[in-house]
Amino acid sequence: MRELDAPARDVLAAQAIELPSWAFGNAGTRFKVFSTPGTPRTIQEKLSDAAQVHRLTGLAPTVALHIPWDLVSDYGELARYAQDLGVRLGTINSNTFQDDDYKLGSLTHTDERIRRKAIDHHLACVDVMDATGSQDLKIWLPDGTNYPGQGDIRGRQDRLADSLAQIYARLSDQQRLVLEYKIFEPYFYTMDVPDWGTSYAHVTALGERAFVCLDTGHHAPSTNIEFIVAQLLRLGRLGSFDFNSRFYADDDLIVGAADPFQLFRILFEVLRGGGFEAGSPVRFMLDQCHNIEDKIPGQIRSVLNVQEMTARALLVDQEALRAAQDAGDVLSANGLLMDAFYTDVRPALAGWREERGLPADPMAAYAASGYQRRIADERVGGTQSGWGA
Ligand code: PSV
Ligand code: MN
Ligand code: MN
Repeated sequence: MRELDAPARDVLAAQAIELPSWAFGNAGTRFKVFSTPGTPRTIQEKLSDAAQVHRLTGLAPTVALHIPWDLVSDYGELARYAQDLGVRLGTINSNTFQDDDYKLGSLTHTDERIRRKAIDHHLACVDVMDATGSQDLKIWLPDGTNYPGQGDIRGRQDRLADSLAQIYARLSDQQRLVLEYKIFEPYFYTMDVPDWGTSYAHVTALGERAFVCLDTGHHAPSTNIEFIVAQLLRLGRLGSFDFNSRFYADDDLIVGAADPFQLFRILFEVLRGGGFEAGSPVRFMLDQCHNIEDKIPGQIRSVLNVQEMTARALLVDQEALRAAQDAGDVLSANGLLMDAFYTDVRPALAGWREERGLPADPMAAYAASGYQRRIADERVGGTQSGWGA
């Protein structure tokens, strides 16, 4: 097995994991949304919380916005506000899942007025990107049907392709479109972008600046996600990750909590496929909710989990692995991967952090910082933001 040598340290030094603004608001299940003292009331307060995660870990320099949840009148000003806090605004996420008009579809709707409205919403999102300097427009399309015969599967694909083409045409040369897929939910018979193949078909039709977004919670149980990662990297179309953990469906729990070994396997394929190299199109983001745990430490734990599994993936001796694979030495090849996975990299990463002027233990540093108490005292009055605002 390798050490965390200079090339591995370069990967760790460049690692950046985007935080979702919505992770800092109250979230819940359909049973109960628990509120937490200190929960942000505004996007500015969400940015301030996100900045704590970056300050203590050095891993989260950007924050994704969701439109219209994070509505402000001046996005240039918001970008400057973020910069003063030491972070930048990142991916802009569109939203066509909370408007009555979209009950039967948005970018796929048969009613041209409604489809136009959905396209225009995305064009407005690109206006926001122009003002914030964001590179990525992320589209998670909630469209789908519940009953066989309800919609024309093929016609919906055709309208989707046309809608996406209109949105893509509005992007500048520096901007990208990433199309996320999800197997089911909110609809249960068909989703219009249910899998990586459908997303891939659409993004390749659009052009070079369109990519697939892989949300780790959006697959059927037992799907081999690292295989999809390898394939999309091979095809040059893996644009971004939405990281989270799932036990059952789209649980949006802390990444690496349910299955650290799967996260390791995914990150090993990212490494193998050049996804950590300079110039790679792959971006990393969290897409999580913190229903019962404190949100800021929840996000700190999440980025640390990604960092730890990245470090373990970097320990795999790829040369020896290739040799074992080529020699047909099944058990040695498997053993090389497992040796790296079972290595506790936490002491090495603590030292690595200290060398960079970061706290050895960011979780403990956050607990000791008094920030949680301060926001609980200061943020009184107003409406706490929740999933959706
Ligand atoms: C809904 O499934 C979802 O969790 C998607 O993963 C999006 O990325 C996210 O909401 C924000 O729109
Ligand atoms: Mn997602
Ligand atoms: Mn999701």
